[in-house]
Amino acid sequence: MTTTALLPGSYDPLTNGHLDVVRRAAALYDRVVVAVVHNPAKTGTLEVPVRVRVIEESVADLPGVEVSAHTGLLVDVARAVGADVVVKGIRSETDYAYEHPMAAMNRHLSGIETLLLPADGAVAHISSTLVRQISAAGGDVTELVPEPVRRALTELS
Ligand code: COD
Repeated sequence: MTTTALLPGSYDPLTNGHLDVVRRAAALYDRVVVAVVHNPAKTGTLEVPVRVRVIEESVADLPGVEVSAHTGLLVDVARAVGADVVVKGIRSETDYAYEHPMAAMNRHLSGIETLLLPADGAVAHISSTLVRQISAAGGDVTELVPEPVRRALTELS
């Protein structure tokens, strides 16, 4: 039986920290769906179709990884893509405090389990927020994001 993992996020933009979690999930599960979950009322830094495209380009070497965009409740996204498990990366106690109640609520709502993967020390300091700040101020994000993301950020400035 195929096991599908859902990796939801804003991915505005995808970073090398996110990519590490995608790679590790791809080693654990047959099918991995990277879901750009967004609020249609909010505009981000990268437009959602651009986020999807640069993630697709960044995961092209990973078999079994798909990328799609969604709105609404995570449990509905999980149902829509046929996910068996949600996988999230945890960088800190702050991430854990945010993710733990969501994991418990999603289990309450639909029975789906959430696997919390501790961030790799080499990328645990990378966040989309800091990448956006560095890029907006003209800094170099080459070592923080995959190349397709760096190009898309450069095109914004
Ligand atoms: N290393 C490892 N993991 C990382 C790193 C890193 N460097 N950076 C980020 N991550 C992890 C984050 O901790 C998170 O787990 C994931 O990657 C995605 O991160 P972001 O920042 O792109 O996305 P978020 O945290 O803004 O998440 C957006 C979601 C919509 C996925 C989230 O808010 C969510 O699950 N919402 C649920 C909405 C819902 O259904 N609510 C009702 C029931 S709880």
